[in-house]
This record gives sequence, C-alpha cells and structure tokens, in this order.
Amino acid sequence: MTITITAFERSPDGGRGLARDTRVRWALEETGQSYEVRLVSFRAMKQPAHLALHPFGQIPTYEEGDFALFETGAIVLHIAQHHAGLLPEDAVARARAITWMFAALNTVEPPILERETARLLENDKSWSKERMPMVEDRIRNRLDRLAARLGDGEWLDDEFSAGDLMMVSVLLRLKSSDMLDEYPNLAAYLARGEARPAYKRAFAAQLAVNTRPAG
Ligand code: GTB
Repeated sequence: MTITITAFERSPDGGRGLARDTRVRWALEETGQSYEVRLVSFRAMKQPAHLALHPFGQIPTYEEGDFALFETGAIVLHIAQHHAGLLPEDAVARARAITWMFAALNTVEPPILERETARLLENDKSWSKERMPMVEDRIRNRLDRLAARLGDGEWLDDEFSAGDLMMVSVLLRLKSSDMLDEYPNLAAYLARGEARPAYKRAFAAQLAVNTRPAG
C-alpha cells in the first residue's frame, strides 16, 4: 500500500528541515519505506479536504489507503510499530523508547516552542526582552536534565530508537540559537542524529521541495 504524507508546498523555513514532515520522512527512511508527498498550500490546509485528514489544518498527515493519521508522535509511533528499525524487540526497552518519544514531545518540545513563539510573535512587545531570559531558562532546565541523563552515551538507551529520532528532531529547533553550545554532549548527540544516512535523505528530500523553482 502506498504511503502518502503531506508537507508544506513552501516551508516558511526555506528548507532548513524544521517543519514537522522532516521527522516523519526520517522515520520512513530509517525503516526503508518508500513514500509519496502531497504538497499543500497554507490555504489548502484549511479547506475541508485537508481538514478531514487533519482537524487542526496542519501538516504533516500520513495516509495508507483508507487509513489516515495526524500528529507526528502518532505517525512516527505507527511507522516504528509496523516496520523494523526504530523500536527494540525487548518489551521493556521498547516501552522505554516510546517513553522517550513522549518526553521529547511533551516535556522538551513545549519550552522550545515557547521560545519560537516569543521570538516570532512577541518580538515587538515592550516586555519581550524582559521575558526572554525566563523562557530560555525553562529550556535550560530541561536541557540540564537531558544532558545529565545522556552523559557520554551515544543514544538515550543502548540503541538508536524512535525516542532518539524524536528527541533529535526537537533539539534541532535550537540549532539557530547558541543554547546548545552550553551542552557539548547534546550538541554531539544532535550531530550524530544528523549524520545518520536516513536523516540526510529525509533532509535532502524536504530541501529539494523548498528550493525548487517557483511556478
Ligand atoms: N503537534 C503537531 C504534530 O506534531 O504533528 C504540530 C503540527 C504543526 O505544528 N504543523 C505546522 C503547521 O502545519 C507545521 S510544522 N502549521 C500551519 C498551521 O498551523 O496553520 C511547524 C513549523 C512551521 C514552520 C517552521 N519554520 O518555518 O521554521 C517550523 C516549524
């Protein structure tokens, strides 16, 4: 059955890989699944056809015949559960990998998103400069704990898993800041994720979409 995902027709990041289709592409590449991409404009995302797939009018979505999913956590988990390569066989290790996926999405990503919102939407407010150190300290609070847990390990548990895929995807959003400079082991962890051939293929595929000539 053909797998089809949706992605921005033109990502606002110009192909830096920050839009969330990249993590889904990465999971598909890690598990050796071929896929097609349906590109959607901001306008099309809010139309009934897309809203039937994604109630919040966002990308990415995932379709396999009549089966459709939204939310990258659910999509990556589905891919990982149905194809080898992203979850350990051992039940306990598998549960831990899934726990790391949730930790990435529910504990680490929210303060990072808060910083992006503050920078993009609140930059012109009189209180913006005053607020930013507090926003960044909330990120540091998470990074301190994550860095302590990772230590000098290669991945969060023994083997690379969907938990690492999600955590690296979330941390990538800090690349344009200097915050990761404070955490050499996290910066190295991120670099290991980016060096994976599957990540490189996913990144290149989204870049090709976002750098193609207009028209
Ligand atoms: N929780 C959902 C998930 O994980 O799937 C979040 C999905 C989401 O936020 N999708 C965004 C979207 O569709 C695209 S990725 N936004 C359009 C809308 O809500 O109308 C978020 C994103 C967008 C742009 C950049 N960028 O330009 O750097 C980075 C990330």
